Amino acid sequence: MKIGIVCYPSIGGSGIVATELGKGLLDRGHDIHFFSYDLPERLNGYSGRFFFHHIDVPLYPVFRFPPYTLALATSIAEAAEQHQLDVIHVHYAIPHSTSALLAKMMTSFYQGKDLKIITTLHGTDIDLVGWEPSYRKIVEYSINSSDAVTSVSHHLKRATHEKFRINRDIQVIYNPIDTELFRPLPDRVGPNPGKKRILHISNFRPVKRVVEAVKIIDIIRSCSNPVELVFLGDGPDRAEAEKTAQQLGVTDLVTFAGKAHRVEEWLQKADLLLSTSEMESFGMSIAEAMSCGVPVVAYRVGGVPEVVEDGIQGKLVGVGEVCSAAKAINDILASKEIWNAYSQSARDRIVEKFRLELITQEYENLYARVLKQDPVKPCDPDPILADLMESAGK
Ligand code: GMT
Repeated sequence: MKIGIVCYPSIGGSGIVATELGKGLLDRGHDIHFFSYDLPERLNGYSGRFFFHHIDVPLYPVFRFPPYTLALATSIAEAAEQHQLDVIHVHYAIPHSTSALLAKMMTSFYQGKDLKIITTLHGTDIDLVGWEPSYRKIVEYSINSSDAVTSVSHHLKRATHEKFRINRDIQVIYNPIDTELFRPLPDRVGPNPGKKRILHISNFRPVKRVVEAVKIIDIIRSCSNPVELVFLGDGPDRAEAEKTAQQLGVTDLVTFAGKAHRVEEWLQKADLLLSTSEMESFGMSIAEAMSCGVPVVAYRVGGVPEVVEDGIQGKLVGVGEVCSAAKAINDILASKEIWNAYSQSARDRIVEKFRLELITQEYENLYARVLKQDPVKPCDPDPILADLMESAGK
């Protein structure tokens, strides 16, 4: 198949999912065209044979806000015509899904061809940005008008149905993990001797509650296990986390290592992955850590319990329960038996349920099914109109 993949390029879950999936599809012999405003992070140094379409958004003095959505739509439509693409798979609804719909209309108009659109919902495109009144209606319309829609967890599927008026099925397909790249070190037999390393990976946005990770380390230092906390990533709340570390007197235990390019190497050497996010529809860094055999302590939110099972691959605690999180970390790091059991189970779970080959096959099946589907009119209005008329008493 000839497949277009649209994503954000920056270090972040949805871009990672899109590129990992693209690589999986390349391995299976498909032609893959990536569309983004920069080369996605995980394609850097990748030598597979893919096409990259750079979205160029010309600046013009009249534009206060350059119309990226239109430039993307144009690029997709032109590539679809030039390369005869079969399917466009967009990651993150805003604005990718809308751009793809415009491209679909253009392809129909100019070529009389039905370009199939698949939208994968990732999280904040539904429950944060997508829920802004300025975008709500167009997000709803774009979801309803796609040829197929997937979400990365059951939690996100439920949230989408709760928030929006969706007149179609949403298929849950979990995120893919490259279990060959994210694998335990071969000679690893337990937690590191001596100081234990806790990793926290994020873009330091408020939803990640990074300051609480520092507070957790402050609590653990009074326990018997010597620990250190390494933050990977960067973003708006980093300064506050640094300030908190100073105020609590734990600067010698906390490292801010910035954006890491070979995350797998950090994970392989870590003893535990800590997630303090107040929302994760899936939690890519949690799954990648588990794939490396690293136990997890996380807040019990969103789709996280679909990835890590409480008491089997790690521990889940309530949002903001820093004392419980500290105790859970200490319990895991203090016992070689518990650590080994969690570590093995974490690796097994990812290989069994989330490995790249398996998830790639699920998407491949979806593409094949959609290609056989009859063309849908953009947003079949019937159920929504009927509903509207009923509520208007007509
Ligand atoms: O919302 C974000 O944090 C960004 C977004 C992304 O584009 O990176 O992350 C979301 O998608 C990831 C990939 O599916 C999930 O692993 C994250 O849990 C999800 N983030 C949230 O739900 C907050």
